[in-house]
Amino acid sequence: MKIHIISLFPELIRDASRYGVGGRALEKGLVSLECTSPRDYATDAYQTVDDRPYGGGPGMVLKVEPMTEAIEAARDGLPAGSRVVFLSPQGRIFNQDVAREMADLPGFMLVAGRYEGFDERLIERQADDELSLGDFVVSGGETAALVVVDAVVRLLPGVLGDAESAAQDSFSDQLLDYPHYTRPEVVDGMEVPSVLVQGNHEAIRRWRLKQALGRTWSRRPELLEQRQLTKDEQILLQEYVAEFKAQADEADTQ
Ligand code: 9D3
Repeated sequence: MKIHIISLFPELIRDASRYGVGGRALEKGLVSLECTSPRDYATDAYQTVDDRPYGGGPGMVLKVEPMTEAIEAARDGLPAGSRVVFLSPQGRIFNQDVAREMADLPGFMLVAGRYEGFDERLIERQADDELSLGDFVVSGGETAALVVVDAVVRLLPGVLGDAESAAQDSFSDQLLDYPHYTRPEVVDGMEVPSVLVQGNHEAIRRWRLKQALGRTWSRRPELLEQRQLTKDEQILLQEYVAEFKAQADEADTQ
């Protein structure tokens, strides 16, 4: 897969992408990542890439010409069928479904903004898609681009080991994770749940599924609406809810 990122801070992208699973995918040649700064395509002596907004107001807007030149040059290096994706707070919200869509592409370009954003005509002319990470403000598109690259590259064949790939399939079933524990068995009097140290694998599987269902129910109920529960899962969740309510009642009487 070929990825090209347009950013005023190409070194930020290059440095960050050396780490972790994504970094190894780059070393293995499973992905290529190029970064271009629109500043390299500015034509004036000051290498200007931004200008004041028509209509007035605070901040600066990324100019059409240097951004266009950078994007067009990057397009030439990407395979046919690649997508040009702008990162902005106005985009559709990135999630695992979008990551899977992008993992099926032969390549894509991510265009990161700075300042107040892009001249709108740039988006109209160049964007196949516009993505946001969600309803919070960061200072520019670079951190968002790194998140998108990480989420997509992890999905490519050969990037994760077999165990990790199998574990990933179970996230796609739309539940939050169960709680994890490692040694020591007691920390400040807090014990590891006994089922996990007793070695009954079927009991452990059911406990973990119950925790995953229960935590999703209490923290992210909207995720459960999007998912059908099997009969077994319904029973486990009912147990969790009953125990949860019993504990709440106990707390009330204390
Ligand atoms: C303080 C500036 N804001 C005025 C209401 C507008 C604004 C402009 C540019 C807010 C953020 C940005 C820079 N953000 C991104 O480029 C960005 C982003 C984000 O801020 N949140 C979530 N996803 C993304 S993707 C790109």
